[in-house]
Amino acid sequence: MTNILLINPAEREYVKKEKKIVFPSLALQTVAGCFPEVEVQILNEFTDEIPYSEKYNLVGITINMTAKAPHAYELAKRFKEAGKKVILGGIHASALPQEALKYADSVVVGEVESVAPLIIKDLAKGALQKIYSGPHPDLHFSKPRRDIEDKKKFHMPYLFERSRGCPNDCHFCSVTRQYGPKYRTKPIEDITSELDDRNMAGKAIAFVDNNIVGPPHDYSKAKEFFKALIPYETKWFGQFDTRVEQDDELLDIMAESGCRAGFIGFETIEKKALESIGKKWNLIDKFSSLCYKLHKRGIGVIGSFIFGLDSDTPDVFQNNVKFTKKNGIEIVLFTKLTPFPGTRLYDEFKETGRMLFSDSDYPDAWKYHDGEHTVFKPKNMSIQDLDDGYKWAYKEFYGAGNIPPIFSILKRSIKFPKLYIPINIKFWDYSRKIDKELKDKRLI
Ligand code: B12
Ligand code: SF4
Repeated sequence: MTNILLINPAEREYVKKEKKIVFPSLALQTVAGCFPEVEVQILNEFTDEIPYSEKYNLVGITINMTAKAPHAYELAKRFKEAGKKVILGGIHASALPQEALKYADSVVVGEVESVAPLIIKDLAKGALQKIYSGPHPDLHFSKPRRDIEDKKKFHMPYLFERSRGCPNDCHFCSVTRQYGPKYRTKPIEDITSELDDRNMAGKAIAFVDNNIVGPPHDYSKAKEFFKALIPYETKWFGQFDTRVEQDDELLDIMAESGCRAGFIGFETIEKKALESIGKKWNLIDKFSSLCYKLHKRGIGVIGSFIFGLDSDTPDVFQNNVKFTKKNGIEIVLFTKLTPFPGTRLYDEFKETGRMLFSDSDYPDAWKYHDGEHTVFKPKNMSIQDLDDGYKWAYKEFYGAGNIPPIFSILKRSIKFPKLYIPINIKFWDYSRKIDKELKDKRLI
């Protein structure tokens, strides 16, 4: 029988294995679901030893983050040296298939559902093609296999996906090019029947969608979906955009359906900066009201902010941190602007000579494209300003002393302690070690 090994790589060699990590890889469970007749094993480098010498007909590695690419290529090389056929997929491999092909036999560009049957046929013939690329699939055909992995290895073993695709094409984001501009959804019954099968009543689940409610003209379908979730009494969190502020009924239904946290791309509280990344539709004037409305309904806010946008000056750090504190945001994610391949931002910065690394530094330098490192020349501040401001923001929000700021962590975690306490503690730990962390990983 055909035997496939799928690997979720870490960003670097992971010698000391974890007992438990937060999530499994829905990408790999989904890839496995496309090969229902085949024996598939999924390994996470964070928790599992990687067996290079076992017998596999094919080894698949996901490069779902650009920062993982150098290490993923290293793993691919080791498997090739051990005589295995290797296939790469995921958002980075899709953006730069010719680079990925230097380390593998095949690369899947985009979503695997529409090309999986061909891959299996070619594998049986012993004639894998170099590039596989198909149309954006109907999500009804995307059925992840969750039975393969041991649930005990994950704090939150259940990741779901309602949709793919986004019409907005923000300059820093890969999603529109990877999944197309059309918002595609799974039939509601595909999700509810899985919840039935797994007896999910009362359990915590995460939706990985970039926007679980979709564009505003689709809210009626989102409402229908959330209503269908109500009887399951799950507690869920997902990502959505700020325009939900304008529909109280939608917010009510979301809360009733078990939403306990929303991951929201505020990006910045500076209007000009939002315009510079093609996200001026983001409702800056409603940010505070949105936080208030979500909190009122028992929904916590996980806010994402980007520093180093073209109009940003050194006071941007203070202004944004002040906003997050004032509005009681439970968890913040500060990232430095990062030109990921496959985005408009990357094309623009490369063309205008604003990348800090030269072509010969890649692929190794991809490991710095992680949102923590500065990889481009900022416009209205120095690289030092960006580095210092980024570190300051984390320390200021999470506290950077030797003892966790227990009172503020508990205050921020009241709504969903199981989720918020570990994440808050993780970020507190990150902020107190931030100088060392960034120095250790630095290339130049
Ligand atoms: C969920 C998610 C997370 C979760 C990950 C949970 C998990 N275990 O998977 C969490 C919250 C941890 C996370 C964190 C981060 N994330 Co994230 N995340 C996502 C998100 C929203 C969905 C990913 C997903 O599961 N999609 C569903 C699966 C089914 O789709 P898929 O991965 O594309 O897989 C399909 C194909 O690519 C292909 N495929 C994929 N792998 C393989 C492998 C093989 C062998 C084959 C054949 C095919 C194949 O087939 C699949 C089915 O069609 C994406 C955006 C997006 N839509 O991709 C961002 C995204 C991947 N994240 C991103 C980033 C930047 C981050 C962070 C760095 C943010 C930060 N600054 O902290 C961190 C990094 C954490 C880390 N160190 O790993 C960026 C990556 C950009 C880039 N080029 O690197 C994305 C694209 C978001 C964006 N707007 O740009 N993230
Ligand atoms: S940042 Fe969000 S809204 Fe913008 S293109 Fe990406 S997924 Fe769409």
